[in-house]
Amino acid sequence: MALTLSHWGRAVPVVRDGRLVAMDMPADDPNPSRISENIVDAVTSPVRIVQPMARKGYLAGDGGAARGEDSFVAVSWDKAVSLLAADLQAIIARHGNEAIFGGSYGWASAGRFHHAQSQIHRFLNLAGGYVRSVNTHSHAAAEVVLPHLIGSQDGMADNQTPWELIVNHTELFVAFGGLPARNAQVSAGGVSRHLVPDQLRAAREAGTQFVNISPLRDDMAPELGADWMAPRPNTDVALMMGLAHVLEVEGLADGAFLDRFTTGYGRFRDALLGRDGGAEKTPEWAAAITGLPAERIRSLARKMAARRTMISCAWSLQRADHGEQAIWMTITLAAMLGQIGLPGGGFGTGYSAANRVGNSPLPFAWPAFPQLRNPVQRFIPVARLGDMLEHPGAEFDYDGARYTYPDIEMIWWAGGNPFHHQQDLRRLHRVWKKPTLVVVQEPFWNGIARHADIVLPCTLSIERNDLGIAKAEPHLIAMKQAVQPPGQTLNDYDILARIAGEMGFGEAFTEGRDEMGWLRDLYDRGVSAAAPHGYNLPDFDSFWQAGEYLFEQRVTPKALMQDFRRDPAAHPLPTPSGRIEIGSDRVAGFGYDDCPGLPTWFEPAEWLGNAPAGGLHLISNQPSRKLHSQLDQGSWSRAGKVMGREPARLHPVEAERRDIREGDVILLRSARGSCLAGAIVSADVAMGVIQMSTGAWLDLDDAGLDRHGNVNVLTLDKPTSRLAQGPTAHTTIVFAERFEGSPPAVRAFEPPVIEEQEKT
Ligand SMILES: Nc1nc2c(c(=O)[nH]1)N[C@H]1C(S)=C(S)[C@@H](COP(=O)(O)OP(=O)(O)OC[C@H]3O[C@@H](n4cnc5c(=O)[nH]c(N)nc54)[C@H](O)[C@@H]3O)O[C@H]1N2
Ligand SMILES: Nc1nc2c(c(=O)[nH]1)N[C@H]1C(S)=C(S)[C@@H](COP(=O)(O)OP(=O)(O)OC[C@H]3O[C@@H](n4cnc5c(=O)[nH]c(N)nc54)[C@H](O)[C@@H]3O)O[C@H]1N2
Ligand SMILES: [Mo]
Repeated sequence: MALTLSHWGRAVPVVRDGRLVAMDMPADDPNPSRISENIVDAVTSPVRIVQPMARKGYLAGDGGAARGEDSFVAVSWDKAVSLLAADLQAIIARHGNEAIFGGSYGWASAGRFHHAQSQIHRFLNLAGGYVRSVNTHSHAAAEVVLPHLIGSQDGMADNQTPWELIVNHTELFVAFGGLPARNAQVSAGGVSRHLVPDQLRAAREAGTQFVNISPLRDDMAPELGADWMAPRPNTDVALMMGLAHVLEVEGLADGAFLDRFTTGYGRFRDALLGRDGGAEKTPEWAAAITGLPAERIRSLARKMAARRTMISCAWSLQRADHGEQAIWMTITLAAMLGQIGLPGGGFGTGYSAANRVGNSPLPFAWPAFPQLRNPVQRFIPVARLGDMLEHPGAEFDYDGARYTYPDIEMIWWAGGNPFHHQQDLRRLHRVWKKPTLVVVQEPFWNGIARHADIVLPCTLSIERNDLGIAKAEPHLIAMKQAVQPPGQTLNDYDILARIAGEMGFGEAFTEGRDEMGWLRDLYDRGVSAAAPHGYNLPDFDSFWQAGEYLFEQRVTPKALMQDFRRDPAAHPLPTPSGRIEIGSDRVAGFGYDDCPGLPTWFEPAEWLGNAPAGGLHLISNQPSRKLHSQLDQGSWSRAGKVMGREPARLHPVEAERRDIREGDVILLRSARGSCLAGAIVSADVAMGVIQMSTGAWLDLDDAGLDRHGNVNVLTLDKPTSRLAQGPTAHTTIVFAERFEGSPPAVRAFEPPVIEEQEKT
């Protein structure tokens, strides 16, 4: 069986005459994802890069002036490698390795060996190190604040209460940010079987009631029969405080739990009741902020206290201004209900954000491709990329300490697309001209490739061999090469091995192994890690022949914080108090006005409460037909476009007010930039909201208008707070109008001008 694995699932590539013609879905996947279809025409689309490229202005020594707008010149691998190696060595000699930004954030492709980030980081470590980035775009605020509250990232990154316990015990599932089936199509590193829709259905059949708290009705499948509550976006903390107030004043808060398992509740209660000089957080107070009726808030609170309740907080809630607070208040509310550590109760974040969330993990970790040690200590919080480039030498706060932004001369990106993921892309486009050299490894002419000086064209998973296994996904996959790599494309590994050779550390990089040599090495190390847990894997050749290995479940499903609840003395949380910190002296000690020591409601920088007339809150959520910007040129993704643009959905009344009809090309504007979109009119979107998914390839015209609909030309590039410095993509107000006249053609899926072909 010739299987492959992608972040959106297992599949069998169907190849005819050496060409990929279809992707077959394995019969044992109950809900296979159609995202796989994109690869079929994407692999050989006109935007595939099949030869190394150098930017014209770079070759002429323009210092970056035309970067991101320029044409390219096709060059030979020899020339690309020698230019790059010479420039890199000169930059290191003159500025040191602290001038190299190699954070290279991004999802790249599945596969443990050809993992672009591991490859580039290993290479740069051997070259003397690089400035890295910390935390993720997914849940930076949660990653930083959670350890202060519960001592780990449990319930966010890992160890959420498993589905089994939800199906059997949860009576009420209150989902802030919904449970969008769309997002559970993927898992970082690959999906074994798509099980989330079945788990949710099973819970429903077992009697679980669902509450969908979201600006979008379809953030929950209709078959779950959910109650839909649509607070104004970014006001969930106020809603949770209104719920908490009801619990407190109606005697529904679990005092025994709060006494035994938490610290700081007294101070929180004082603030909740307005005894600290602030407003009392009554349901009426919450109603004025959220736009929900106070009575609905009261009745939800009573219902939550009367049932086994799971409070789920989508990661999206903390990708917003003061995102730390959504997490903090979720935990506080769950602590007040006193069900943390019980099966089916308590809290969790990330349910349905990825297929793996709610799966029990394997009892061991599959070993990673070794990245070696980075001699450079400097870092930035991942979303501060634009700030770093704009303000070298400036100070920033992060989790209790002060740091300075490095002065970056060279950027190297492999396997990520900052011209997809970063907020305020026109600003990024501007400050991206500052370094002297930008190197990008990419298969396609997307936003990041067009912003490079040297483009190194790489292969896709189906063009190479790899080992696939992801966290909390039970399959190990022999990812077999299905087609030949086109043109002069190379594997990231071979690209870097070649440059390492040029720079004199080729042997250290490869350790004398080729692709299959590394796969055998990784496999053997995995076999050793699995053996103590009773897994008896076949030898490599038998495994490779069989195509996959399914790990049986060896972990008993456990509620989040079950041990802590059972015996807090034997299993204290690794917080200063050993308890859940509703009040955190440590965070208070940092002295951050935008993240004090208690959960706090802050007005977001942009929201419906301060928006000028006509402003709509932009929800730039994840796309249903692709992963981020990956394979946007594929047929399944393009079939979802409206008039060739990214769709933007708004309520019929909001559309009517703006004279917008379904299928119109519309113009969206924010304080940062503007883009075109294709209108969809739907009552599944709350009033005051416009929803447009991420991932449309950047397509800026000369005036800075994005013709295709990349939401990140609109979004706000502001940190969540001085604590986490996380991204705030979901905090953006925009204005929408019908586009008059004939809209400009979309150019995103045309390659840039390639000026002259060098002989190779
Ligand atoms: N407005 C807004 N913005 C957001 C978000 C949001 O909710 N709203 N969400 C954020 C989140 S959670 C995330 S995780 C980020 C995601 O941001 P990214 O992870 O940067 O997005 P991808 O499109 O997955 O980028 C992966 C890139 O790697 C390339 N690639 C694929 N395989 C390979 C390979 O084998 N080798 C190499 N060299 N390249 C390869 C792909 O072509 C693609 O360009 O976006 C963030 N941005
Ligand atoms: N198909 C597909 N699946 C994906 C991805 C993809 O690109 N494509 N990306 C993956 C990645 S990297 C990640 S990190 C996860 C992200 O998972 P999430 O962070 O959960 O993803 P989003 O789609 O941004 O948000 C989920 C929903 O939250 C709601 N929401 C947004 N803001 C608010 C708010 O202020 N209040 C309330 N109550 N609701 C709000 C929106 O209606 C949105 O549909 O998804 C993963 N899954
Ligand atoms: Mo993410």
